[in-house]
Amino acid sequence: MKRYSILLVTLALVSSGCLKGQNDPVFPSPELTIPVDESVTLQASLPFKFGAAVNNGLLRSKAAYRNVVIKEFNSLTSENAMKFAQLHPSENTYTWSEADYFVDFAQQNGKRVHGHTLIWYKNPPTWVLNYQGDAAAWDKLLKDHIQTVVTRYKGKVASWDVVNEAVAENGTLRDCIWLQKLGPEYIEKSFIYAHQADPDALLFYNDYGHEYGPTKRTGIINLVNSLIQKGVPIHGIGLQMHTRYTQSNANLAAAISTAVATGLKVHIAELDIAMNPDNIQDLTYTAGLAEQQKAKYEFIVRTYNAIPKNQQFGITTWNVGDSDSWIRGEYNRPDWPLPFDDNYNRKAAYQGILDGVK
Ligand code: 9MR
Repeated sequence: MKRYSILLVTLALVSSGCLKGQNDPVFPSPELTIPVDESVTLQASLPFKFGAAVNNGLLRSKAAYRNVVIKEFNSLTSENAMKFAQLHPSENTYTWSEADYFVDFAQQNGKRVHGHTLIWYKNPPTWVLNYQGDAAAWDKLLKDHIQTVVTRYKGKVASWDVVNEAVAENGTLRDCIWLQKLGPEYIEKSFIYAHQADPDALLFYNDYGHEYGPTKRTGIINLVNSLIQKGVPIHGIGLQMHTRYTQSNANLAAAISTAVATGLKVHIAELDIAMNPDNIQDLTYTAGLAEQQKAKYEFIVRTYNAIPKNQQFGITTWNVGDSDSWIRGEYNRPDWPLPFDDNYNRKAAYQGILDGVK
């Protein structure tokens, strides 16, 4: 009888939402966190900028998120608010409110702002896909978008991912609307137009997969070197580094060293380390996995810390806590890719980042 009452009470609590809040993570991570020394933060401990991609919805709705962003990071990227479709949903309409909110938040809290991203194959709005015009009209469309956005944030946004993910897995230029309408020159034009709008902004080419192996990496490096040789205003290379704990240290080191060899600034721009690359639905994040993740974060930070100081633009993680990561939603699997857990407690990975500069 007693057992039955407990069961009823529990059921009532669950259905009334007392035990399970609406915002509870789908894949809660266990309490694998490290003790907090409040005097230690990432931004104060690292000898280069340490940033995060941030999401406006979370900044607004979750105090714990906002607080950890303010406390731990000194460079911010907007995860989505500055993408083409978000800023420029129809030909004659720009919607600035979300990007403004992000830039204001960053400025009020003294953070460097990295702009992401002006031109990307993935998110042209429908009006761009349906746009009819000759080469000159397409050129104007590209130029107008880039210069309107860069001009608005001139002096506020320190750097831009000008072109994102232009290289395909086989190392050739990826098919996309910009390539179709403007040819390969869309890339150099994008940099030139951005530079005209803000000559002080640092301009980056950003891509993923440098660490996959030589095929894609060589395609990216050849592209970047050809831009440099042509005198295109490019100042940095972004290695997204959406990686996994099973990636070899040799591949990660090769990604960083080949980028360094271009002579440009190097930004590890979207770092996260997936712990469930095989999509196992009932995987548990164990202490053993957490230690392997810590070691991988440490290796990446240690390798980056050893590159010439004047090429260190910084490291940015792609969001903050595990439940914020794009990975769970994208792959519909449990995963724990970031240095903070679902409740913004510091994980072993956090300690790995600190250890990387010891
Ligand atoms: O994390 C971003 C996710 O919220 C968006 O839905 C998605 C599409 O715009 O983009 C994600 O961020 C991507 C970034 O802009 C470029 N590199 C890969 C990132 C993860 O997909």
